[in-house]
Amino acid sequence: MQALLLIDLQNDFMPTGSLPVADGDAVVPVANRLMAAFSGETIVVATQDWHPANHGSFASQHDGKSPGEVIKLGGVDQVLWPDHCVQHSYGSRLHHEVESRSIERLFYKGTDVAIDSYSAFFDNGHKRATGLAEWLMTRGVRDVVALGLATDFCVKFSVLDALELGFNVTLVADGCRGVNLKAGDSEGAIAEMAKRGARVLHSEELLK
Ligand code: VGL
Ligand code: ZN
Repeated sequence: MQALLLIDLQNDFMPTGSLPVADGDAVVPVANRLMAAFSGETIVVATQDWHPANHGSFASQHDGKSPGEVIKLGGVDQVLWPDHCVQHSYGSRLHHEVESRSIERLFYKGTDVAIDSYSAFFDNGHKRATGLAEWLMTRGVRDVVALGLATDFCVKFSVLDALELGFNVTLVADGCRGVNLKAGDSEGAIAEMAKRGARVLHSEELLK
């Protein structure tokens, strides 16, 4: 069984959001085309970054700190971000053009103020699971096709965890865009995912 994993297609990661990913909205039609093409034979599952308003990854919660600075949170390095994807806010909602009726289940992450969660599977300390792995395994999923935002954070860590959990992973390269705190971060992330075993394809190759 195959699952299509849509990662954080949320307003705050779109170009007008609070943590904008350049060209982030370009991945929405890619997601919709794949959902339509796979319909029936693929389970569609999506994640949402889902932070409490006082989340520890927000620079606003740390006196004198600005977005981009790095602190320790939950025992691990944490890049500080602008406030984003606050639970139930407009910014936390999926982009309105995402064909969300095809999504069978949503998994929420980053809900614990004391640790961030880039991966769809585990928090950044690898301590607590979101339940996604068990949910996929219960449904007999062996193959995961992943896309979304952002290539160099949530997509990368989700794909690396999926590989480590033993799933066969295909990354849809044109279905991802990155934050690129440093130039080239997204390309580096894709290279790392490929090196660890992800198959990297253009969506066209999955549609034909
Ligand atoms: C993400 C930074 C902070 C992501 C989430 O979805 O890639 N990036 N929170
Ligand atoms: Zn976040």
